[in-house]
Amino acid sequence: NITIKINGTEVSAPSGSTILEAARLANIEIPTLCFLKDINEIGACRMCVVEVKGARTLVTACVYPINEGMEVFTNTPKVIESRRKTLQLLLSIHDRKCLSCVRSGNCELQKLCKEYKIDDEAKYDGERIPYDLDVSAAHMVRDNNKCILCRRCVAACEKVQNIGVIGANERGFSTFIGSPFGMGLGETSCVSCGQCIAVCPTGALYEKDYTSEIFEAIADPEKYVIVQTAPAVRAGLGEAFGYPIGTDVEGKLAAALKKLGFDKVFDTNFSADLTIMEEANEFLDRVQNGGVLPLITSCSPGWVKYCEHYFPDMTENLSSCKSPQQMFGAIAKSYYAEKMGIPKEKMVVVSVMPCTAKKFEIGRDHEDGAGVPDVDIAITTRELARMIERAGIRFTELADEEFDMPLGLGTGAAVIFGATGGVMEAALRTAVEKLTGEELEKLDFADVRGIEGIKEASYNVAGMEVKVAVASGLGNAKELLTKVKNGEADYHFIEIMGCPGGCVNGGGQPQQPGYIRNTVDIRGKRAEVLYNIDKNNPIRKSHENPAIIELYETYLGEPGSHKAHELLHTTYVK
Ligand code: HC1
Repeated sequence: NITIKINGTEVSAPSGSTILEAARLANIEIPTLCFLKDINEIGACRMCVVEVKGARTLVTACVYPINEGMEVFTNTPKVIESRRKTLQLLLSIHDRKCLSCVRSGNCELQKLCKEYKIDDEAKYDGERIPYDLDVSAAHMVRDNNKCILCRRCVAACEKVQNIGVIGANERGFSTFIGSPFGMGLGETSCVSCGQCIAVCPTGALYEKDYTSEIFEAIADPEKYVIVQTAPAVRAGLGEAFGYPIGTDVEGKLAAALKKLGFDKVFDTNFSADLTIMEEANEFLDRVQNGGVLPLITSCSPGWVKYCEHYFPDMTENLSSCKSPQQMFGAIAKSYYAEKMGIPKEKMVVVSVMPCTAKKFEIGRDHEDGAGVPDVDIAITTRELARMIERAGIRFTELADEEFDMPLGLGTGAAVIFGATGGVMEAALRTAVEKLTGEELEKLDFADVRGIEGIKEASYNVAGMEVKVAVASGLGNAKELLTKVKNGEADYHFIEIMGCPGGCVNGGGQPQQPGYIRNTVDIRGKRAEVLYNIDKNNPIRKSHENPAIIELYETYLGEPGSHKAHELLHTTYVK
């Protein structure tokens, strides 16, 4: 360890630490706008400047290493004046439409402007380059009038997801972030994961908002509007209302959706169980009949699009199962519509997802099992939070309620879909029992749990060694698939989720500021919520979900039946 002094107090930190890290150990927060641990340590925004005794200029704390005896001052008038100037300069080219900005109240730039009392925001106004919004992608908008060139989005796209479809264009005063050759984001091989939105400190990046369309549909007496909500939403939504990261708000979520006026409030967990029925069946079929292996999960649309773009020769490995989101819509507009005597054309299926790629998924080919689109509108967890606020629902005061039946019934296996490794674990609970014909003694497959980017395990099932792997985040997916392609690893079954940590860390979840992202295990805490719900659920295996059993008995027949294929399976493009 190295001992330094920060603001006159001794602080001890591991050698190799930066001033920023040492200050955090002493509970001193140095402001940052660009810094993201491990992926964007570029010292570009200059908000983190501090004084170091003996240094001729201010230094950037996020990249400046500590050394023995160093004396650092984080709040001198010189430091504060420099930070104020940085903010004033940023504001001089910012559109400052804070009143209606989607990030108002949750904007890292706004927060600092308040803390540093920037009441003269026009001080350096001069030339400004106005930018058109980029609305070309299915899922999001880029508004460079609010961009502060921190490059966090560029780092998330390139370093985490290994995609790199955005970067800095032009130079100097003309610099802007965008896609190469003046293309719109929608023209690139962006996979719609939204990880860029998740890290953006301002309102420069946001999902396409469909909240008004939903309010209109609910108000239309001709429409029957049902909503499904993804596993991970219950583990993230609370953050938008001030709850600590890792708070389970399942009951309040169901209550809020009912108060919003949906005709039925259902749960994607139901169709996650259905996915397991179909996918476990597909897996056993491929294993027993010499089908293409490894089978790779297909519920994450960012991952599916990535596979189509970057590993087109592996699309045959993808499970033909639609995602739970899409299966839900197909069943709602067939089985449920028929059961209730509601014309499917009157039905509007809304899904609330922690994901931005789900907005893209609903428009894919062959996602219309009942002859009408499976899902009509997909919104993010953040959009739902906005709806709840706009409707004046006091979320924190709500008493818990339950989902409606029968499409609101899900098992413990289903809810863990939202965490990396969860789909694999859920599938194993069903596939192993089907293969062995015996009841599993232990339902937890601990080897595939946890937030590591790549996990491997091997299980002896009925005399067969079943090798599985799990990857989350597309950089990790690439690493794993490259090994498979090169013959350096072989598996029977792989789960891939587009976002690091899985859906709990999806691009549509409430945003957390940089200093939280850098210091708190957000995805681990949210995943914990789902594993707790699983643990406490009396039914923990998809094939034991009574609503699913009834669906097969009365409507679909067997998993993999002709009808199941018509409604629940899809195709991919190479
Ligand atoms: Fe997911 Fe899925 S788990 S993809 O992460 O398979 O979005 O939560 O809804 O469809 O169930 C997301 C979450 C979600 C699907 C399920």
